[in-house]
Amino acid sequence: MSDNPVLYQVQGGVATITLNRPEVLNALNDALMNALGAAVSKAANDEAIRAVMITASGRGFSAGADLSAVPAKSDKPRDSGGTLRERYNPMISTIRAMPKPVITVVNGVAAGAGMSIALSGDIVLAGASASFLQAFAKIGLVPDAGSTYFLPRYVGEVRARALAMLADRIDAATALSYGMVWKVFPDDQLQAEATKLATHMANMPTRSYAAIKQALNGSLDRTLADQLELEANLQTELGRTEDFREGVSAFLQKRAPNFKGR
Ligand code: LHQ
Repeated sequence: MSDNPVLYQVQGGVATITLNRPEVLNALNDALMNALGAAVSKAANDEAIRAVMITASGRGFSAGADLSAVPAKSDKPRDSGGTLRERYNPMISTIRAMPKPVITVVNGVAAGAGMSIALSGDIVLAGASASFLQAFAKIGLVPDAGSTYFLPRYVGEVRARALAMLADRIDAATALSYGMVWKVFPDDQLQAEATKLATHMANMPTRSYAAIKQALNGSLDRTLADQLELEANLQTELGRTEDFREGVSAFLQKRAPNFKGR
């Protein structure tokens, strides 16, 4: 048994959050979810952190909610919605809203709410042997933790409905072809490639990334007029940043920029 259900490491402005219950494919129990929520909030609130990676130990990313914690028979059934409101929803909202990029690094199977966490990243990377499974309907539940929001936006209604209802396990190549993941790497190169990307992103103009997230989060729900206005407001803010001045100076001086995230 792993003592620490979530590991948190910092290097070069990148926080790496690792789900760490490999013996049960990182199934999400209360201890893991509490630690994950705390780790995500810590990375979100630390200004020195300019990119975040969420990955996992062992051969899986996450098998979703820990089913061994669900009593088979109980007079007082567990309030799953309450668990979502208390633990999952704030964490997914923080991942989407934090003013820095989050890269989810899917090293193996991502099932149920584990798949939702995988899809919540700004950039989703997968290893060649990763797989994705909307396991919910198989046990009589509805997709949660954002899956019904992310899936239709990424893969379209036809595939979202079939994936949710049929609960077929799809491989990384299929997920890539559906537009659910940005890139697939050979398994033994995934972590190195993810770290390279996160380090690169941690050295980019972080406020630009924050604004991109703000502009794209929910953009499909806004009108063109609202979106144009939001872009203009964000551009006013960014036009006043140190990193914008540095980006333009570096371009004109034909040198590499040195962005500070300010
Ligand atoms: C597990 C689990 C698991 C415990 C594998 N729990 N031990 C619901 C309620 C409340 C609030 C929050 O949200 C949710 C939403 C959800 O996430 S519902 C969906 C829950 N997840 C599932 O239904 C997936 C269940 N797991 C599977 O279908 C398979 O294990 C997958 C397809 C993920 C992987 O299959 P395999 O690669 O064949 O591995 P395995 O089945 O042999 O699992 C390895 C071990 O992990 C095994 O333990 P053992 O002691 O036999 O080695 C499993 O019992 C354990 N494990 N998933 N969710």
